[in-house]
Amino acid sequence: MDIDAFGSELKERRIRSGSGVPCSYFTPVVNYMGSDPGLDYVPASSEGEAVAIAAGLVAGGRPAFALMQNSGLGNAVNPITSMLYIYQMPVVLLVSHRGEPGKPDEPQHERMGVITDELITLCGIEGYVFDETSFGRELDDVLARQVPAGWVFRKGRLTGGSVAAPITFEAETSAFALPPRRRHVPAMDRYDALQVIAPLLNAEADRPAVVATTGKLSRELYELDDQDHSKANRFYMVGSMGCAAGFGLGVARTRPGKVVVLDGDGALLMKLGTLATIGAAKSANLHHVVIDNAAHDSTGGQPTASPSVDFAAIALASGYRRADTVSTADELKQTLEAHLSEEGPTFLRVVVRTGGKAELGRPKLAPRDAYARFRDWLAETA
Ligand SMILES: Cc1ncc(C[n+]2csc(CCOP(=O)(O)OP(=O)(O)O)c2C)c(N)n1
Repeated sequence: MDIDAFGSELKERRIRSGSGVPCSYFTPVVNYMGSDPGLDYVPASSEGEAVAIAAGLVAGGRPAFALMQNSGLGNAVNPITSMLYIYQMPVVLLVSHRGEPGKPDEPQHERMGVITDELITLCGIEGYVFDETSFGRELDDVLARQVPAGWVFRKGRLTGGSVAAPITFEAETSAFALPPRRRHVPAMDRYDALQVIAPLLNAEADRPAVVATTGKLSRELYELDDQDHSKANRFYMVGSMGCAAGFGLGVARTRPGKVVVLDGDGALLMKLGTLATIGAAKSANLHHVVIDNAAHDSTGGQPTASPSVDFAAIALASGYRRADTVSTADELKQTLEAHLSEEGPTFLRVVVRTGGKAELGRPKLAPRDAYARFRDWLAETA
């Protein structure tokens, strides 16, 4: 299918946004997305991140695709099963089929080539083999039902389009000033920190969209002040560890209003590439806060690499406009207030000790209701 005809099929259904990690089969799609300023394509660091970004775009009211090679479908299985499936987010997955059985290809594609079609449906996602005569009809059908679905593209199905200009660039090193070296001794635990942060998320004027990472952080934030289900600006991620920032980036592209991502150090380390994606995207309305307890606290307090990592330095080196590290309640309040009043992307590392609220329950909002609440709030405040 010629790429312009394919692009028209997408445009007719308001799909003008997407994210992905390329496969040579999708070169026409990536070039096409770059050929028109009315189209929005976010190059992702990993396929799971691409799924999260597309899901954030969709939540914010922009139909979107995530494209990937089938080798990267393996990288995306958790976000597909824990996020797209659980919340029924209608992201359009475009998956290339390397290693198609019976066709010569490189050895690394052999096994994934055999399981690709089945893997999509095993993830609980409707799967189709791309056929240009039925694609439009299938898209209409899944979008009408608002369910996630994936199309597998055999070799050579998309053709034509302009050739992208070769990339010319200069690499700028040390383009940022590091804050002075200092030690940060934890003075709070995660729940203490959330008690300082939550009131800033509830501001009447300019209330931010909030995306909270999986695990006890989300559960504590819910128990803190959302048990009456009054905080429709919040989205608590279950599973999809590491995807809160990518999802927040997707949401941030759909609206002028602020988006606050509340992350964990384990989750951030799992998808550290997202810092580079956000830095490159220069999202002025994105504010990233990491509650860093140097542990996978939610699963029993097992250590992470955090103590030897200066996250704020990585954020600055990745293109964030501002990055700070704090450990006391006063510093946290003042610095977060400052970040929220400035252009992003900003990054705030909150150094805390392990532990948090005792006797923690689980949100009484079912995941699909939680997603609908957030999506509807984004639409009302767009
Ligand atoms: C892909 C994936 N791997 C592992 C888990 C299990 N898990 C849930 S929460 C969590 C720890 C998260 O650590 P961090 O982000 O630092 O937050 P904390 O629990 O310390 O607040 C882990 C490992 C998961 N949900 N998903």
